Amino acid sequence: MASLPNTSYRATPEPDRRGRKHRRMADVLPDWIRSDEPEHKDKPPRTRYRTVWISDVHLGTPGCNAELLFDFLKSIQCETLYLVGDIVDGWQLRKGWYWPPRHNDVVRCILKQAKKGTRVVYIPGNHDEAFRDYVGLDFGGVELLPEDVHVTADGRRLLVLHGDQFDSIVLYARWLAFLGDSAYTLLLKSNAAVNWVRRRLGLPYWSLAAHLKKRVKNAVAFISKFEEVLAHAAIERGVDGVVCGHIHSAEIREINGVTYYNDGDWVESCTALAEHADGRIEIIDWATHVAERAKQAAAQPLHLVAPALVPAE
Ligand SMILES: [Mn+2]
Repeated sequence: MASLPNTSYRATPEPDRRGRKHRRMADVLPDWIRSDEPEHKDKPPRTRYRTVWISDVHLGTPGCNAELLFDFLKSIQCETLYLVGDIVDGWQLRKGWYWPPRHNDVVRCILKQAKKGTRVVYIPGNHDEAFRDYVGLDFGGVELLPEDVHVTADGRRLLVLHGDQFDSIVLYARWLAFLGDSAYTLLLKSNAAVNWVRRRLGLPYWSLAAHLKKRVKNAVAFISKFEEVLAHAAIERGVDGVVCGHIHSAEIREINGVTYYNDGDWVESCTALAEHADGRIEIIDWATHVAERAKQAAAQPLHLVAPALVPAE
């Protein structure tokens, strides 16, 4: 048997009672998977949801807003977490390796939630289609499925899938046709640059890409066509609605008697879908949430400090 490469993370196997040396799974895994992710210093209470859907994270690309996503994941607790495709961007990683520590934090945070009892379902998309070869398997508490039917607390059945399967049906060709893949990458880079400047000016995150997309006629036409096609798929399957991602455009919309849900993305809009205990589903716009939180925090210290300044009676 070929010996494994001598890497620093592999502990020396301990001999067992019969003197054989076993290599446990935990010894082979890299350290960052085993150690817990860094904790916030002042942990705010987590918001509980029944279900959370995120997609189009594009880990492995500079466009991924891992910082905001990590902040979001740390703030929630849910029974089921759906990863609705394009979580890791295999296409970009093949072109050039890009994996800063924050991307590990995101992965670790998800694995930790799985370990703590959250049902984590990973439905691969087109950018992480390599995972599609492994559907049906379980990776350390993460189920890989081609699609799923989620039943909400109020008894509605929702088809959950990434959505790229319908690209060819949508008449406006692939959704990036209006820009092209390289132009889109350039746009995301400009987006990062714009937000670098905005951060230094103390301004909240703002998506240039999302802003432009809403103003490009073809993109708008594509999005509404995509939404109709997905709603039609839900009708054909006899379910009450569909939850998807892929087009980086969060939405909740009634179409021909079914509900179309899109959880958006974490390269442009930084959005997720969340189901409350009563089955109500809403879009969470995390960039806006963080901006509001910062505003409140700026207003609060006076409040907190004041009582201490008042002499005790
Ligand atoms: Mn996609």
